[in-house]
Amino acid sequence: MKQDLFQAPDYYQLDDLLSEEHKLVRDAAREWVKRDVSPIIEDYAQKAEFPTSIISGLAEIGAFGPYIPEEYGGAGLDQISYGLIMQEIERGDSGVRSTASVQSSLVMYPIWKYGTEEQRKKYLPKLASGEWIGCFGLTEPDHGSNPGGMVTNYKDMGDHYLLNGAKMWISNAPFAQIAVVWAKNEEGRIHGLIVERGMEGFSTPETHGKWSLRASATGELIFDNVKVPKENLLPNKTGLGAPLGCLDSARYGIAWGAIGAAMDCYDTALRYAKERIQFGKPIGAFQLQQKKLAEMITEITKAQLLTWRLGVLRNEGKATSAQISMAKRNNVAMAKEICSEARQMLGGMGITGEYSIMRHMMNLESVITYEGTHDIHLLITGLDVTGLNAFK
Ligand code: TGC
Ligand code: FAD
Repeated sequence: MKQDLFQAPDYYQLDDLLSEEHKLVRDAAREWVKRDVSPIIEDYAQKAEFPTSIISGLAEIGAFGPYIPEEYGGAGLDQISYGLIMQEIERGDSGVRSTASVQSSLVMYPIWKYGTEEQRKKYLPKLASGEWIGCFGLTEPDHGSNPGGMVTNYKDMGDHYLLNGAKMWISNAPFAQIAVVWAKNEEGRIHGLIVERGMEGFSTPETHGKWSLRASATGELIFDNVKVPKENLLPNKTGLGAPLGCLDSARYGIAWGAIGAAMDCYDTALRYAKERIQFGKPIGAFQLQQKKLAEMITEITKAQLLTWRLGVLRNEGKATSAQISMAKRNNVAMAKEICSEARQMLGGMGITGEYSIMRHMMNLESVITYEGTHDIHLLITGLDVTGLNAFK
């Protein structure tokens, strides 16, 4: 069995900025990843399978609804604790963090914020415990960066809604019990609907052949005249702002998560550089390798500070969507660059599953694309600072 030797870098003593509760939550997640994720995740990624055996563990560390109130089964934690949990999970694998992000921010969050009290009571406790897994259907085959153009639609049939359309690239779809689906009504207004597995005309074919996020299950959502009960409509927010509000929460978690992947690659490369001997000395003694390590820890430290500050702003209810975009974009690109440099530092060993680096590197190819691409987040920052819209 693989031993996880991870030691978290904290170059600027950021632990001093955390409360005792933050550290307890973070350390519990860290220990769980070491014990239950690291030993198995490489095999699951190689097999292109999600390890369903870890679902109960994710629930136990509070990864399903960290900030959802305890009365609905959530952990009732603050935004920094939420971020730290995502960091630790993604330190293990971005695909596992995806499952937690989707469950918390894209399924539980809209039910909590936009749903009725009956919907909250029916779904949230089961989602928090991991008894049910959910997925989020926004992206369509012809509408990815531009979700406002979606064609999935529903008609009011009097005693139920009739849903038609298709969603693509949906994390958790192949095994999810419920899907929060975004669709247009007859007036073209976007609403969220809860679709349950087993409803006639609803299918979730799996997407195969991914080179990235292999330990996460991805699929389509197909709606062929699906009868959705009226009580499954999320009534309290409509329009594109509703799904985008969920994305704010998920993107914030990804900003933290990416730091986890970067820390893991840095830590692995640092250890390897001190142990691997070439030309009679450790490769870490060569200036070129030191440059890589020095730049990695600098970038990780900058991202840690950016993200911690964003967490404080979110706790105060002051973080803007554009600030979240900046952190998601910066941190994922930072992590991707660090993984690539770390992979080179391990030479041939860097391409094997003996080490986590190549898996992280490939995973981040999805992370830089989903939840808004690198370019889309740059345009969000561009719009925010200029007031000029370059999207369309
Ligand atoms: P635009 O006209 O700018 O906005 C439409 C309405 O939405 C509001 N809004 C937001 N509300 C909350 N949070 C945000 N971040 C918001 N951004 C915009 C806006 O105020 C407006 O409201 P209202 O009341 O005036 O109608 O919309 P647009 O059509 O120009 O598009 C803007 C754009 C491109 C930024 C947006 O559509 C976008 O973010 N595109 C990227 C799509 C995306 O991120 N998809 C992610 C799919 S889910 C996923 O990838 C899950 S991965 C699995 C995992 O997480 O692990
Ligand atoms: P496109 O929108 O076609 O973009 C292609 C390229 O064009 C990109 O480089 C983009 O930046 C660029 N581009 C687009 N518009 C502009 C513009 N205005 N200006 C400049 N450049 C532009 N979606 C869900 O709804 N739920 C999920 O659970 C989910 N999980 C996912 C899991 C994985 C593994 C992946 C890969 C994707 C997932 N997605 C999910 C979909 C993801 O959100 C989309 O892939 C993403 O939003 C980009 O859409 P697209 O792939 O259609 O690319």
